[in-house]
Amino acid sequence: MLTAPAPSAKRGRFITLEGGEGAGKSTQLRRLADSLRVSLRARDVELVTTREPGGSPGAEEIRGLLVTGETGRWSATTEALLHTAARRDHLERTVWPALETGSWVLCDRFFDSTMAYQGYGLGLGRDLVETLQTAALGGFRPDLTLILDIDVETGLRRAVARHGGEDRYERMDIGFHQRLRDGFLDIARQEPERCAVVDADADLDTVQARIWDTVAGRLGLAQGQTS
Ligand code: Z5A
Repeated sequence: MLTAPAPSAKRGRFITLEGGEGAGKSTQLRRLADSLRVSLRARDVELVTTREPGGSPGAEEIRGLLVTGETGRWSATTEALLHTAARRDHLERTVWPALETGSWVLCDRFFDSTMAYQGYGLGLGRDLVETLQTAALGGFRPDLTLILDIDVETGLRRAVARHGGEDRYERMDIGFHQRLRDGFLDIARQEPERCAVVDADADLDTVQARIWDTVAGRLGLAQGQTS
């Protein structure tokens, strides 16, 4: 399968989670996946969870080049190309085949991260990032994108407390993190039908409930399944 499956009643839904450092995406993705599996089981539909950069063997190899090493290791253009190359492989090998069989796919980051991090954060600009995404993906877009929003200081405090080895982006300066938060909010303003901003500055259960209400409301799922 080398192209995006055409929209149809059978095609699964593609949901993406986005946000800056420490927004809680990975934690909330696991919680949302549990709720979605319960809801989709009644329809006999599978849920696939995945992430970017990564989500296929080749894209995971590219991930290693992107999330470790010196902050200035790549130019903004090279970085956007690497993320986009990883994305194409991830789509061809993981996302599109799953959607084609009717599975739903829940993905931790997608092309809005390239727009926010490389386009806004690193200053590449919207036009070049859009051109790259169109060339690599055609018109393929998520059915729903949740943007977890949190103020930069709180998010970075959470990210630093968690700490692992993949901290190349966390070490970028505070101005970078502010530009990418503004970028995500700008994306949401420009595409309100696809994107929903969720206030992530609350305890885990409250954020989880906000996310579920948004997903259930936008995609017509049964309410009340928050765990
Ligand atoms: N990147 C890019 O530049 N361009 C692209 O096109 C793409 C990506 C696709 C790797 O992504 C990097 O790639 C990423 C952007 C760049 N930058 N970085 N770093 P990643 O998604 O793998 O990395 P991440 O942003 O660090 O993801 P993460 O692990 O999902 O972090 P998170 O959103 O901060 O989530 P978390 O691990 O769930 O939460 C962080 C900590 O906060 C953790 O200890 C939690 O227990 C805690 N937490 C979470 N929620 C709460 C609440 N509500 N209260 C208190 N504490 C909380």
